[in-house]
Amino acid sequence: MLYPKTTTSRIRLSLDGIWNFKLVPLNHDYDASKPMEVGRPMPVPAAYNDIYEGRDIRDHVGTVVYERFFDAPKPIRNGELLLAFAAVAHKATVFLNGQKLGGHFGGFLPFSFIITELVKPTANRLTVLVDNIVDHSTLPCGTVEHRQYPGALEMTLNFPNFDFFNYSGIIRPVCLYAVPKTHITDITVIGQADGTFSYEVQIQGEGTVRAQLLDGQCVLHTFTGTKGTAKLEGITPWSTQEPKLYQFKATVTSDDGSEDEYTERFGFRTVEVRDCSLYLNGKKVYLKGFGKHEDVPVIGRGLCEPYNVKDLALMKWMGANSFRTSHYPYSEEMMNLCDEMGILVIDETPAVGMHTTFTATGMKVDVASPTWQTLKTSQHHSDVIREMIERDKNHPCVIMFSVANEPASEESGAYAYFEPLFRLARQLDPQKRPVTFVTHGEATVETCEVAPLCDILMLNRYYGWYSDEGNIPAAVAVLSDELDRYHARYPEKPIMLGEFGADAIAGFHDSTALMFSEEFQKDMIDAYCKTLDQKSYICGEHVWNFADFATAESVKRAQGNKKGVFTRERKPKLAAWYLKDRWTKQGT
Ligand code: BDP
Repeated sequence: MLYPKTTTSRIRLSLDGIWNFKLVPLNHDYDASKPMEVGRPMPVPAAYNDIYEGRDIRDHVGTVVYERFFDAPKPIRNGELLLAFAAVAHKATVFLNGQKLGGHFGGFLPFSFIITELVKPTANRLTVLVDNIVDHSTLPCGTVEHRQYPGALEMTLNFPNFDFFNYSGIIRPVCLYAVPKTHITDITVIGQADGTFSYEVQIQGEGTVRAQLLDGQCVLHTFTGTKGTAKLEGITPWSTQEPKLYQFKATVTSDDGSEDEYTERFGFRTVEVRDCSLYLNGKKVYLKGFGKHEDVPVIGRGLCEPYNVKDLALMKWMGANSFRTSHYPYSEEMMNLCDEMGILVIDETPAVGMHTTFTATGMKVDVASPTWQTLKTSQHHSDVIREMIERDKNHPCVIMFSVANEPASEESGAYAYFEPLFRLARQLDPQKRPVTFVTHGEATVETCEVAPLCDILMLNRYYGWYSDEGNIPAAVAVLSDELDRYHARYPEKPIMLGEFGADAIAGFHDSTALMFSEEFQKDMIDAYCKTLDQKSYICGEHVWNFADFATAESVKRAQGNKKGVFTRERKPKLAAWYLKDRWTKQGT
């Protein structure tokens, strides 16, 4: 799937801006055949939850409607016209002029509709119904409960089984995308650090494909045909220090002489796991960075490019080289930035909360029923892996795919559920990057059924926080012992910590470092890091979290999760200065 951008033959027209918006009461149908009568202004892209005051909108369960009108100028009505959505959380049903175009399930990946025959020159009415319910069929997972209270009060409540606020709405850009009738539908490029290159172009219609490999204006190689290979001499590999990007420009000329052109950026780089280490371009790499969220004030999980640039700039400032897209695929704009700025990305699916018997945060726990007999996510899980890899396969920044965060990998049935998904990810990825998932503390070396499927083991551990609260020496003793046992069982697999950390409320200080103070957070991170330093099989440390973020309300969350080393406004806590010192001294 190609990112919809304007080229010499394609036009992207943004439909972002202020739409009309309305909440639909639960279990009510919405009639999209008529224009919305009374609505209120709503920005797109953004999550709708924090735009207006009040729980009716913030905690709304079920459907909302977005509507806007647009004109379709002549130049975009010549070839094929697409209506493209970058992400709608979580389920979208789309209507054009009252006619249903279709829907999309899953809140973090793109989809589009062909509207060539349906679009009018003026006053097209675009209506999008968005459903935010998370349950046993969605990724991320949640539960829906109907509760009765005294006084005949009845409520339907939706509990996310994950520790981030269930921000919803049209969270990423929407556009009209005009392409010629005969056009390129997909490009796959593989560039390796030794200059080996191959490509494949897919087209719709009949035509001749020509292509160029470019370094800026300079043509390095030309090709004809839908597939090709080359060996380039003297290329600069893409790396965190020098994120050199090349361009692959493909042109298809149809039999009637019309042309379509699309240029894909890529890098020459190689990722390998061998000898219990991770290698980038043949050199050992140690991952230093964070688990993150797409989460900013007001906009929630909506695309926010200033914060994206700021976050990567802060990572560079402190010597970090990587992050994980916990716990869903991030915007394509963010992936493009990581390509440009040289940040390594572990690209994760939205498979989180896959645990019906456990919660780490004191949130709602489902009635205890075995996870793998309860969840209905298997087909959807394959779909999100496919959509994520199709979207992100060419990004040099992506060095690994994570198929899930903290599923019930210790419960019987986990291997049978995950084995086909790991196989699918490996089969779909043209670059054959490592595939992994993240374990939680209950999944021990003895019980975890999914660890054998991973190329790298990624562990989230909170000893000293959720267990042995405040006791850092005990925490690192348990951590050290567990890591060694994992290594003894899987000596060929490098191990990284995917999450570790502690909540710190910015401005809380203590002369004796107690929980929730900035000093405790820093001491905890320091103790974990020193433990990792003693182990040669460790290939990375990702602190949880980059910044404070919004969550559902619970007694364990004071206006959200405070494990950020930056506040939600990106002001550093003590731990950020500690990590800056540690990581910049380590070099790359
Ligand atoms: C981990 C989850 C993460 C949470 C974190 C925490 O992967 O989403 O935010 O715990 O409790 O288990 O802070």
